Amino acid sequence: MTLHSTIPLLAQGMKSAAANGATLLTAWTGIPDPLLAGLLARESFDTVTLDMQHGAQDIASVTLGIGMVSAAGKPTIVRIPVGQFPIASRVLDLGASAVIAPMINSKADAEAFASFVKFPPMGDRSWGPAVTMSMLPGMTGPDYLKSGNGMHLSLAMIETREALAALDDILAVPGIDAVFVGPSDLSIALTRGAEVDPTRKDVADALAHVAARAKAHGKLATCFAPRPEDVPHLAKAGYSLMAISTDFMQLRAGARASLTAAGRAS
Ligand code: 3PY
Ligand code: MG
Repeated sequence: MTLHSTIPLLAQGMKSAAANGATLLTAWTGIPDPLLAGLLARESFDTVTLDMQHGAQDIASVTLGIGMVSAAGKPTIVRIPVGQFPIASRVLDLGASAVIAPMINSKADAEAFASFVKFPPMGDRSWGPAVTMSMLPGMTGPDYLKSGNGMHLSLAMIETREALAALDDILAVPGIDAVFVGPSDLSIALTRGAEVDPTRKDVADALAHVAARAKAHGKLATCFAPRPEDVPHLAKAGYSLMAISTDFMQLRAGARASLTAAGRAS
């Protein structure tokens, strides 16, 4: 039986989505149960993101979650906690296809993040991909050293005023493949702490601006969509990967719908 690797599917899918005005959709899980990641992977999402920043995912749940998502034929993305770039190398060694790093506010932040995602000469990722190599049947070490940097993507989060001001510098870092807009933090930043509302007009304007600058740099634009219904127009604007709600939100909405159907006010 031939085994097919899910790891390269994300980079391939996002590049082809960007070329065709299409978009990939990612599930988003903070509940650290690999079964849940596997269940979501079997819905029509293209990939599953495991969230170590605001979710309860840890290195053990991420390791098992990647396995369950891969068993469903899908690639996995991991969001790491703020500034914890060494975790990026670890999750790539364990089979993640991409890493999202929150709060990348400067060229220096972007370079530090990229250095843990990319092998030399582009970065300083240390060698140790035993689990990943086991998920890439037939690939030799020298092949992986050559192809790993293109196979695994670095997604730098743009979610502050500083990041918007440094956007071109961040996009120009060779080891940064994509920017990922966090519209909730961005709304807080743009209102100087007065509001959290990812659907604000100034956030929508920033989303349009980021997509245009990413395109100008030949890089990918990705985001957490402010609302699922924003997906079609954001795809047209150039967003090739979007998150559309979280496991926490989906679980609570499903529970409320069942309770309401049973006549219980929530
Ligand atoms: C934000 O909207 O700030 C995010 O980080 C999305 O996950
Ligand atoms: Mg955020």
